[in-house]
Amino acid sequence: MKSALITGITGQDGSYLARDLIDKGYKIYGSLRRGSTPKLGRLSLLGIDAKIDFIPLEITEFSNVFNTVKNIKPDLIFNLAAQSFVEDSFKHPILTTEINYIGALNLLEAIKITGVKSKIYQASTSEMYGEVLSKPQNEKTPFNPRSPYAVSKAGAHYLISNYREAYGIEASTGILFNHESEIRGREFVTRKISYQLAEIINGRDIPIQLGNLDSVRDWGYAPDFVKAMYLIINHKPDDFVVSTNKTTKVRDFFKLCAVNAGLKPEFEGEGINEKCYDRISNKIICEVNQKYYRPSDVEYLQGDYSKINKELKWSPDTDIQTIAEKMVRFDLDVLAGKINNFGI
Ligand code: NAP
Ligand code: G4F
Repeated sequence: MKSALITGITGQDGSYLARDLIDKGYKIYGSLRRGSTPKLGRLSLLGIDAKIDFIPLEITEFSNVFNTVKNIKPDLIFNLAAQSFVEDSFKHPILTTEINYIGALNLLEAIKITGVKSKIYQASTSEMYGEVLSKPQNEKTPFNPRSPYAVSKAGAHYLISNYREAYGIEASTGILFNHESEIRGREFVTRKISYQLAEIINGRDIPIQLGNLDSVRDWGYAPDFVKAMYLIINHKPDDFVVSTNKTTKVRDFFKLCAVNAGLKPEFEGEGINEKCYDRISNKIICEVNQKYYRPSDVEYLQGDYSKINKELKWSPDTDIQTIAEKMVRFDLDVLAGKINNFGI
């Protein structure tokens, strides 16, 4: 039986990827680090928690990583473990670098030293483009990172190509643009919006507090994007942009969600004074809060996915309207008690 190790299996992407690989007949090993509260919510929601062999693993501990790789010898390794929240990387730059950069290095060293024949996929990110040097961004666009998160991920990205060239390790990256879903963490702006709008529909009086409403993202749907990871790792080692090539501002995503929640959103004012009213109730449903501005933000991301489309025949299936609709529907159902979301 073919096997795959997924670091970061408890996260959004790890959960969807595990589901796909189980369907393909893989034996799945998933890394798990202890916490004071249960972490299997997403995997339980997808109904696959009992089908995974969990390995206690802290990615920054070389001994954990080395022993896991040596003992399991997986055919495929997907390195999805990360401190993935950009805002937190400004507060915890050293921890972010240890997890995102040293973590990837630990895996590459473990493969090199043990000599296992595992193929490895690294979760690279559009954040590496930072203050973009051209539009849209493709595999040849230079990186210009704007956060400790982006710098740590750019470092890991270069490690992959270095170990590929220096030691012949079958290592690939997917440079994934933002991808969202019903099981996205609630700190990321899309789910923050869909979940808190559902709370407003259920009687919450406090407006949603957001930061930079002008930020532009190329948002895709996570279940579409994890399919690209499997295609990439099974191709000859290379780097691929995974995106939709379509852009949306944070403000417009908010409007899409609010309409889906049955509201009539209208923004007024500028900068820190901008507010969104629901024209049905005339209540303020969103306002800007300086607290959510970043020390330096990535203003514009738009990915050109023509390489993966041409070479691996991948393209996104789900547009931003459908993503907003699915996320709002899910959160309304959760708060109505129709779905057990296992705390996700
Ligand atoms: P996520 O939901 O935040 O999941 C992160 C995962 O990493 C969790 O399973 C977490 O485990 C694990 N992890 C964190 N620190 C760890 C450590 N020290 N040791 C072991 N595991 C650790 O992230 P995601 O959205 O699924 O993203 C998956 C990967 O893709 C990440 O590397 C992210 O940086 C990258 N990426 C994401 C996007 C996107 O839009 N989603 C785009 C580009 C790249 P716990 O449950 O224990 O916290
Ligand atoms: O949803 P975000 O926190 O995602 P961000 O920073 O783009 O990072 C995500 O995508 C990356 C791929 O490009 C991944 F590598 C990374 O791991 C993560 O998954 O913020 C999106 C935008 C930012 O410009 C932010 O400033 O939304 C803006 N924003 C405005 N108000 C907000 C808020 N972001 C958050 N999280 N919360 C706000 O209240």
